Amino acid sequence: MLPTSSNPNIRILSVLTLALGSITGIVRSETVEYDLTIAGETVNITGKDRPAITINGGIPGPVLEFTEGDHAVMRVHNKLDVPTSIHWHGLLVPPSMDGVPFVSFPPIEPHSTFVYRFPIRHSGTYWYHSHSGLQEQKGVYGQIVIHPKNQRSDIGRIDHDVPVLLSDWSDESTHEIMKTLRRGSEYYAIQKGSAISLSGAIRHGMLKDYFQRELVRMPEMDIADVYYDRFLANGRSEIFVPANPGDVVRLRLVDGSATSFFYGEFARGPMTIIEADGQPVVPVKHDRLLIGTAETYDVLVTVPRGGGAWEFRATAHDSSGHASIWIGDPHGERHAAPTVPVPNLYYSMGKPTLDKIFAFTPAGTMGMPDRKVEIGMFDTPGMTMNMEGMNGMGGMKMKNTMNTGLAGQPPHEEKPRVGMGMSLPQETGSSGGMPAMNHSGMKMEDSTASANGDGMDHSAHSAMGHGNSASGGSHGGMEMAMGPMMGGPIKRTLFDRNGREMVVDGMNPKRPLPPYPKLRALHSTAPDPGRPVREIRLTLDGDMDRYVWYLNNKALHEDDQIQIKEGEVVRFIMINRTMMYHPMHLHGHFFRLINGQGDRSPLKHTATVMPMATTVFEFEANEVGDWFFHCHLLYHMKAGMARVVEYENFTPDPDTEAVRDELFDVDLYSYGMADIMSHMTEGFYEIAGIRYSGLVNWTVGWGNIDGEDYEIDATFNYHHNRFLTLFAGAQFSNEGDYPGARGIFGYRYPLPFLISTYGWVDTEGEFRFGAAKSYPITDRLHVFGEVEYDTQLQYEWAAGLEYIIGKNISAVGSFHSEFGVGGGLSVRF
Ligand SMILES: [Cu+2]
Repeated sequence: MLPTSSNPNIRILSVLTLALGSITGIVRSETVEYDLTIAGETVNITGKDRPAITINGGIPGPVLEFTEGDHAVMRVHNKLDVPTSIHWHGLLVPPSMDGVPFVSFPPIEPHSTFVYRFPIRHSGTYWYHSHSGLQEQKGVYGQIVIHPKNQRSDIGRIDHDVPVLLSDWSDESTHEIMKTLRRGSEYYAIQKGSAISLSGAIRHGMLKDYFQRELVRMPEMDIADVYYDRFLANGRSEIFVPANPGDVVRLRLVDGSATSFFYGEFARGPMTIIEADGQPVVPVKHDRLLIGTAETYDVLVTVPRGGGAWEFRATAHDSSGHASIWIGDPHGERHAAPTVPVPNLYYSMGKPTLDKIFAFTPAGTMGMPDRKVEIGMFDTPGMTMNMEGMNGMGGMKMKNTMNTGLAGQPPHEEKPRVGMGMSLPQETGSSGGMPAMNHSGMKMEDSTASANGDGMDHSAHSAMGHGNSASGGSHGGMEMAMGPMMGGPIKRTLFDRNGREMVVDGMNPKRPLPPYPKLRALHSTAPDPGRPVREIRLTLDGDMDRYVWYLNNKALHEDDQIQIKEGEVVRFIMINRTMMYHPMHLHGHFFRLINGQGDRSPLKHTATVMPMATTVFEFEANEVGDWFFHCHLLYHMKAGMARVVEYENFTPDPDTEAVRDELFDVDLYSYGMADIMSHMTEGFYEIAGIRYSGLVNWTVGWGNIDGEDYEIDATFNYHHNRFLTLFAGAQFSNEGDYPGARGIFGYRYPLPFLISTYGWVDTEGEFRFGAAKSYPITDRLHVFGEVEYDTQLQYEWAAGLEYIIGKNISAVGSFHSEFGVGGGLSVRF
């Protein structure tokens, strides 16, 4: 949707502005051509030579510059031995020019050239990247700057206009990264220093949280999955922007990373946000800016008087590193930006209830089962935690007085909302209530009232950072909402082992949520009220352990695509039932993000849906085509979190239609683990797709017995959800009364406290049940135990210790009830 207005006055105004532009002769359409060559090259970013993919020899590729109204001609030359593609992220282009293989066009074949041609319809900061495989991670990205036909009059003088493309770099191959994620390795967390453990929980006084989370079978909170060697700004760990004191610098920030969010912050006080996702917003001051993957923000900072270089720091969301932009005198004294506290990953959201503890599905454990979703209980934007978690707030009635500004709804409609509260932050390290919380809740209602009174159509709509400030003209800052909430008596501040402060994301102003509530469009973005509205409800689901990601519990290849119709208003209600942030990107459109700003909801192309929260956006369906919609975390997209949004009556060109099926191909990853010890060996080898996998498990023992006992189980597995796996296969063994082969049929299912269990029946009519559990005592030292009952062999059990030495190797020792004591190595491959 283009930034048009249904308000006739504003329309007239725009026509006048355009006319003025023409008179002054600024408006002139030109054809702007670029040649982009994509090639495999060796780069050295960390001190080691590593294969990468460059554009015109660099990472990132060149900054592409246009003026609104230009015509772009982009020749993309593929020098790789595999197909590639370029997608123009955020640009409104014809569907065949959007660059998503199998959706918009067939991919660009090796050693061939594809020419993109499209008009430049709007201004702003954007970027481009490969949409093929995992190429983007290896360097196929660059920035786009489109100058407006007419300069804005509300942002004053700008002395320096600086494109800043943030990205993440790993020396590992993308295949290795994906394999590591699929295998469920803890090693990235260990490398980042963010692995959680029992000793850590004890140290922080958060053992209760640890067990509460395990009791309800919630996965561990994870801020980011991948360990990166470097975070980059324009391809470097630090860059310099020479500027004089008093100069105003416009940073065109693009998060062009594969999976990293960044906190952007200037060494000297707040920045002013003037654009988000290329679209102008009412200038607003902001301190610590959380930028989601694939989002862009244009911000202004002023070089302080006094000389020296001032840091604009982009800190990775997981605090594992940062990139720096030094502004001012490159040779002067350096003034660093503040350090962002590390996330507190021990904190357990919500209180365990019997419902959650015994829920049959993963979503149930989070209090968000399908049936509650289907009746619309989580449709309102904001956090969706249960009220039960709020100590001392259970009896409080909170109502949603948000002016949603949704199409087809009167501006002040009050919609009852459910489960709006958040459970209490545990910053204090105690389970006691935080008196300030009650206070905060009441304040919210107060601020709502006064916000309504200030003549603007906005008001509080969430306890979590969406509260609108009644003072200082700040529209709904975290600062305001969290201030009173966190203003209570914090008994002690938590620090990690490296002495870094640890706080809970979004519950402490030091680790704020995205600045969405503050973003306010310059003009009304409300669609025509007469249009029919189509609501599409999407749950964001996933399985951290198997590393598969879903929409409505289905991967891209498993579900119908999303059908829409030209002329209607399409509303996406995205309900995140995972513990991760998902930056959801819709191709081919700007949508209005429902953020409490009513008619002035800002236009964006990417919106982050926070853990256990709901985000709503809507757009006028007037860009007929087939468009990709997906999580922009690269590995989430590849592991299923995507759909095609298809306009009724649109037919892609025959070449694209002929290859559309390939979009739904599932990549297989294979990996395994082998314990090789003095008394026995056991391990597994798995070939995994998304819904299905093939698995071989083996146990061979020789300790304490004559000869060798062996058992090999080969199974084909159907992973119904994070909890339930069903399998069928064969067992080969020399033990028991029926040595040889037999068929087995069984299940795997985790019990409360995340105890994994399994059971099977075999073709000889025998049964087996087993249970296993491991605990991280420290990051690297894990204790494990398992017990098995078999109608043939009776009880068998084992227990042991594992010490993680490196990514692919552990020392391991165990006692096995049959084979005795032994030790050796565990190898991951
Ligand atoms: Cu995601």
